[in-house]
Amino acid sequence: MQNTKRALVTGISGQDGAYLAQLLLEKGYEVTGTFRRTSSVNFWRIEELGIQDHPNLNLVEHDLTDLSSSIRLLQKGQFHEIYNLAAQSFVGVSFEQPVTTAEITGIGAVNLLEAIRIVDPKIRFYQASTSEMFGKVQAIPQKEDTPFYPRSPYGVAKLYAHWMTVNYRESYGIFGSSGILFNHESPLRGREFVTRKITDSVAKIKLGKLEVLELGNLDAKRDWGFAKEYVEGMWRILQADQPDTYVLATNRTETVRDFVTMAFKAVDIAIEWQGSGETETGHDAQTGKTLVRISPKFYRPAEVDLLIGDATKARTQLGWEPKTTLEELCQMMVEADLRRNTAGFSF
Ligand code: NDP
Ligand code: GDR
Repeated sequence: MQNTKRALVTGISGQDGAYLAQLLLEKGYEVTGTFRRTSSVNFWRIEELGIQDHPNLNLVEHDLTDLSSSIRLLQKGQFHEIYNLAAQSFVGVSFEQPVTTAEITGIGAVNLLEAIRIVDPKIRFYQASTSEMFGKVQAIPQKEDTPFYPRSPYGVAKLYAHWMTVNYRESYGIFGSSGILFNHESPLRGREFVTRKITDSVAKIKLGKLEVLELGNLDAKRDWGFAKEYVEGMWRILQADQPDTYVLATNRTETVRDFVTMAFKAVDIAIEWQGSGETETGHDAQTGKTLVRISPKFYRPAEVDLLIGDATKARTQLGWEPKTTLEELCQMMVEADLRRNTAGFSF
C-alpha cells in the first residue's frame, strides 16, 4: 500500500517498545523494531503481546552508538516517524556505568538526529525524555517549563539528548519532539525496576517461593502510570501540527512503601511497618512474619525524592489523559506475576 506509514521503533525488546509496536501495528503502520546484538535475543514482551510474527513487523539488529549503521538504516527504511526508545534505562546502573550510559542514552539519540539530518529531514522524531531530568525538584508539580536538575548519570545523559532534540528542531527545522514521561509501569516492566520487583516478589511470597522482599529507599515518591496509555501519548506527540515538548504524568504521587502495601493488599496480606531508615521492616499483620526489610545495596549515591507531574499541556493540546488508577495497575501487575510464577516462569 502506498499510503502506509512506516515507523522505526528503537528498543523494541523493552517495555515501551513492545506496547508502542503493538499500537502502531493496530493503526496500520509498517513497523521496524531494532534490537541490539546479544548472545540470545530477548523477545518475551512482543511474544507476550502476540505480535512477534505480525506481517507488518520487521525486526532488525542495530547498534545505537554506530552512526553509519543509523544512516544506512534510515536510507533503507524510508521512515515517516522514528521513536527513539532504546537506552540504558536503569538509573541505578548508570552510577556504575556512566560512560556507557552517556554513549547509548545520550549520544545514541544524536546519532539518529544526525542520520535524519543527512538522510531525510522530514522524518518525525520522538525522543524518550524523562522526569529524571527534574531530579532534585525545583517546583511541584513538574511541568514543561520547570527547571531541570538531574541527579544521576542517566538523568544527565537524557537531558543532553533532550536538549539536542530541541536544538535540532530549532537549528535545522527537524520535527523533533520530546515526551517528558513520568514513571510508567505494566506487567511488561523489567524486574530490576521497583514496581515490578515488588509485584513479582509479592507473588512469590504468596506462593511460598520467597521469604522476604529486600528494598532500598522506601520514602522515594513517584508518579506512576500505566505504560500502555503512555505509548498512545508518544504517538499523539508525533501527530501534532508542530514539534514540541510534552509532560505525560498522572499528577498523583505515592511512596515506594505505599506501593508495597498496595501490592500485598492485592494478595490479601495486610502489612504493618515498624522502625525507620535502614532498620525499617514490614510485617504480616496477622502472623507477625517479617516480609520486607531494607538492604543498603539498593540505595543510590544520589536520590530523586519526589516526582509529581502536571500533564495539562498534553491533555489540552493532544487530548491525552491517563485512565488506569495506581490500584488497578498494581492489581494487574500482581495478577500477571501470580500467573507467571504459578506457571513456573517469570521474566
Ligand atoms: P526498557 O529498559 O524496558 O527498554 C530499553 C530498551 O533499550 C530495550 O529494548 C533494550 O534492549 C534497549 N537497549 C539498551 N541498551 C541498548 C543498546 N546499547 N543498544 C540498543 N538498544 C539498547 O525501557 P522502557 O521501555 O521502560 O523505556 C523506554 C524509553 O523510555 C527508555 O529510553 C527510557 O529511558 C525512557 N523512559 C522510560 C520511563 C519509564 O517509566 N518506563 C519514563 C521515562 C522515560 P535489551 O532488551 O537488549 O536490553
Ligand atoms: P526510577 O525507577 O529510578 O524512578 O527510573 P526505579 O523503579 O528503579 O526506582 C524508583 C524508586 O524506587 C527506589 N527503590 C528501588 N528501586 C529499585 N530499582 N530497586 C529497589 O530495590 C528499590 N528500593 C527502593 C529507588 O531508589 C527510586 O527512588 C525509572 C526508569 O524507568 C527510568 O528509565 C525512567 O526514566 C524513570 O523511571 C522515569
